[in-house]
This record gives sequence, structure tokens and C-alpha cells, in this order.
Amino acid sequence: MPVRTVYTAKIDHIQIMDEHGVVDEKLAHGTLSDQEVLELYKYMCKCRALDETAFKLQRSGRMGTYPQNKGQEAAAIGAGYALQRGVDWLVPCYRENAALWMHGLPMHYVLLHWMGDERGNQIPEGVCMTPLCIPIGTQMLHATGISWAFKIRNEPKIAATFFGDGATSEGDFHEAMNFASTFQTPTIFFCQNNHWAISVPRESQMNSETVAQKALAYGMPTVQVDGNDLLAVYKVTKEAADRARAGGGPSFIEAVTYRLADHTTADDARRYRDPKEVEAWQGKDPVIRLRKYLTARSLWTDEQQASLDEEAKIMVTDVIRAAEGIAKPTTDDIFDYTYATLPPELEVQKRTLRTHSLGQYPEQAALSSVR
Ligand SMILES: Cc1ncc(C[n+]2csc(CCOP(=O)(O)OP(=O)(O)O)c2C)c(N)n1
Ligand SMILES: [Mg+2]
Repeated sequence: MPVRTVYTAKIDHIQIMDEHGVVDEKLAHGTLSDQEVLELYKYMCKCRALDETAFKLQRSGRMGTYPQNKGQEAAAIGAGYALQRGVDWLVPCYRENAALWMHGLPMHYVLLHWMGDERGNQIPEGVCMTPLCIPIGTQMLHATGISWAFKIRNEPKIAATFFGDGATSEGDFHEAMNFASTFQTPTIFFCQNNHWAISVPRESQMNSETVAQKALAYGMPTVQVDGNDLLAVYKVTKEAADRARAGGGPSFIEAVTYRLADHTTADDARRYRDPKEVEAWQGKDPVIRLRKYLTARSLWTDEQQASLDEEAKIMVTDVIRAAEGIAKPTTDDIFDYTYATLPPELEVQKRTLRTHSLGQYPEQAALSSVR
């Protein structure tokens, strides 16, 4: 019997705006208007301003660990803008701040989260997203579940989940992808391939040439996009969103980008990254690229930039004030949200603010009489 080829595949890479801000007009047609690009550029600049200040807050002891988004703003905002605010759900990890703010999360919530204040995770009513997710990969399953519910209820909504290249090495990723494609759920799997999972380079944790091709195994439409190109990211995400909303099932997007900062404030990437690599990617910075584009089209001036920088400074000050100015939580908070009815021993702890593990701490024996 002759050998038959039963499967062949290719992965497309989409770029519309190159690193000099020069656009392929044909591909750009019908993506974003000048006005929209301007608005999104402002979001990106403000996001970076807050990012840089958050780093300083950690350094001065005013915040716990913080993962900078620097370099990945176009990926987050381009994808976020292709989704419907208040309708579609975002299921993030922790490097998509710009998209979260665009979809209505008050900016200081992200700071609260990293300050260790649980109230940063209490997503306000009407804001359609799950809290930041630190366990790598678990949120992708949540996105599949959420979008499955949309499908069962016949609601024209999408769940888009964000994750890194490293997350695609997790079992959860494969389970989420398999379920989504088998049940044709309206899910967008948006991978920010920033080339590193903390200190592990992409090549050391997977043997596939692209991340995008992993989706082929699940029969899912998949594409690789220049993740630092706002127009291209918007275009591919909008296509995936339209397809999902029309009942066409899930899609995978690999946004090729780069983490310009350390993994988090607990990291020092100089210990494992070649400075030449970082320098090369600084030349592809999505914010600088977009500014070049806007300037070349006479849509942006140095004066406008100066006034935006000023506006961003004020915004950042307000956001920090909101995060730091929040009233301290009461000690009751520790007890109030886990159980519908507090078990008696926790009831005692709540009243006395002591553990009553009698015998373990003999000095607390007196508490036995509290009941
Ligand atoms: C289940 C799990 N394992 C390990 C970690 C520790 N950890 C935190 S971030 C990270 C790397 C994630 O890399 P990637 O998915 O590429 O995202 P990036 O940080 O690059 O945006 C790891 C292993 C974790 N948070 N959760
Ligand atoms: Mg990564």
C-alpha cells in the first residue's frame, strides 16, 4: 500500500507594523482607525508609567513582589480591545494589566493584589474577569469552563484566557485545549510568548519550533502574531472573537513578544539573559514603535507626549493613593468569606483572635472556658 499523507500543516506569522512603525497598508486596512490607535497608545503609555512606579514601590518596601508588564503592552491591549467590555470574559494570569483596566478593573486593584490585600481580587460587579492567577496554567481550564457555560446557555459571549509560553508546558493547558476543541467552546487561548519562563528559555522547555503549532494537535485554528504590533494583535484576536461568537469554536494565538524587565521584582534577569538579546528587543519596543507610527502620520507631537507623560504621572499618583489609602481590613475578614456558617472552633478564634489548639499552646488553655 502506498504511504498517504494524512496531515500537513503550516503556521502563519502575521505582522502589520514593523519595528520602525512602518505599516503594510493593505493588511492594516479595516483594523483600527487613527483615533483608536491614538487612544490605545495612551493606554499603553499609562500602563507603562504605572508599571515603572509599581517597581519602585516594591523597591521602597511599599509593595510585595510585582511582575512588570514592560514590553508586552501591545499584546495585552490589542487583544483586550478586540473583546467586548462587559460581555466577554477575561481570564488572565498576571501580565495583562492594560487589558484588565480597559475592561473596567479599577487600576488600584492590581496594586492591592500585589500588596497582599485580598480586596484586589474582589472583582467589582459588572466587570467581566477572574482575578489575577499566579498558579501557572490553572486559569485556562476556568476559561474553558466559563465559555462552555456560555455555549450551553446560548449566550454570544467569549472567554479569552491569557498565559505565558511556560504555561503551555503544563498539563492544565492541554486539558483545557482538548476540552475546548472537543466541545467547540467560544474560547480564545492567548499565549504571550515572551521567550522566558523566569530563567528558563523557551527552547529549553519545549521542542516545538512555535508555540502556535501545539494547537494543531487539537484541531484548533492557530496563528503566530508579532505581539509587539498593536494592529496585528488586534486583527488576529478580532478574527478569533468573531469566529467564536459565530459558533466557530476556540482559537489559539501565539503573540511573540519579550519581557523587557525582570520576571518579577524578586528576580535579576541579568544573571541569565544576554544583554545583547535584551538590547535587540528594546529596538522592537511596542510603545516606541507605535509612537514612530503616529509621529510619521502627523498624529503625535513631542508636546502631546509631554502632556501625556504629565497626565500619566497624575494618574499614577491617584492610583497609588487609592491603593494605599484604603482602610485596613478588619480582623473579621479572615473569617468571613470561607464558610457560610463558621464552625464553632473558628467562631471562638474570631471572638478571641487566638488559636485554641489546646495542649499545643498550654498558655492558651484558659481559652477553653471561652466556649
Ligand atoms: C503551577 C505553578 N508552578 C510554578 C510556578 C512558579 N512560576 C511562577 S511564574 C513561572 C514562569 C511562568 O512562565 P510563563 O508562563 O512563560 O509566563 P511569564 O512569567 O513569562 O509571563 C513559574 C514557573 C507557579 N506560579 N505555578
Ligand atoms: Mg514567558
